[in-house]
Amino acid sequence: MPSSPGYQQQTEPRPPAIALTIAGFDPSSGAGITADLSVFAAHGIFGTSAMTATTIQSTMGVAGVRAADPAWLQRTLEYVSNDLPAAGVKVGMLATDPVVKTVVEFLQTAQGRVPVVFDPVLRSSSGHELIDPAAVRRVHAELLPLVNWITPNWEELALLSGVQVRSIQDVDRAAHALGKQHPGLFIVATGGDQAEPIDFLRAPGGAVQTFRGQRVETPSTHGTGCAFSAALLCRLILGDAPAKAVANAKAYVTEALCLAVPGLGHGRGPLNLLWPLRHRRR
Ligand code: PXL
Repeated sequence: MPSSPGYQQQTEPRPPAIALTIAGFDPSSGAGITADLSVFAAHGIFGTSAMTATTIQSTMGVAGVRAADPAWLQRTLEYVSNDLPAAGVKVGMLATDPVVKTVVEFLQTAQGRVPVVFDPVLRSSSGHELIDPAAVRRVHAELLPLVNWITPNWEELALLSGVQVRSIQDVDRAAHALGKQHPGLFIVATGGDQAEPIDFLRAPGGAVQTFRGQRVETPSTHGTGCAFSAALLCRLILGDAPAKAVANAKAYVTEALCLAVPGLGHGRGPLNLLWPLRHRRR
C-alpha cells in the first residue's frame, strides 16, 4: 500500500465497534441517517442504518415525508443485523404507527440487548410534523419500555410526560413524571435550543444532574438533536459512564456548532459533524 503523509497502517487492524441507526433520510445531510453516520465515523465507530422514512428537505425546510414500508424495514433490520450486529442502537424519526411496531419487534430480539438511545423526533426544526399521533401512543406503551436512553428537547418532553415545560423547574417535574412511568429510563432533556443551554439528566431511581453549556450563536443548527443522540450512543459504546457520556456528547455537539462552516445552503445549515477527523493531531 503506498504510504502518504500522516497515513499509518495498523499492523493488525481490528474491526471497529458497530452502531446501528434506525431513522429517517434527510437528503441535505443535516439530520437523520446520513448525519448519524457522520457522527459515528467521527467517533471511530462503523455505522449501519435502516430507513424509517424518506424526506424531501434542504436547509430551507421539509417539503415532504414518505414513511418506509414496514415489511421492507423489518427485512432490512434483520438482514443487516444478522451480518453486522451492533454494539448499540439509535432510534430517531419514526413517522408512523406501523414503523414503530416494526422497530418494537426488532428491539425485542437479541439485537435489542445493547444500549438503545431514542431521540423522540416529533417535528423538524422548521416545524414539519415527523410522527403521527397514533405512533406516539405506541411509543409510550411499547417502545419506551425497550429503550435505555431518551433525549427529548423541551417540547418533546412535555408531550411525552404530559407536563407543560417552560422552565428548568418544569423540566425537573416532567422528567420525574416520565421516569416514574418508565423506571429503567435515563432521560436527558436537552436544552440546546433554550436561552440558557442546560441539559438535564434523570437516571433510573431519580437522581438528577445538570450540564451547563455555552450558547453558540450560529444559523447552522439543523440536526442538533440527531447529533447529540448519536454522539451519546457512541460514548456509551466507547464505555463512558452515564454522566460522562452526556458531558462528552454535549462537548462534541458544542464543538460541531462552533466549527460549523457558514454558507452551506440558504437556510438552517448543518453542523460540522466530522470535526474530530479534521482536527485530530497526527
Ligand atoms: O432533526 C429532526 C429530524 C430527524 N430525522 C430526520 C429529519 C429531521 C428534521 O428534519 O428530517 C430524517
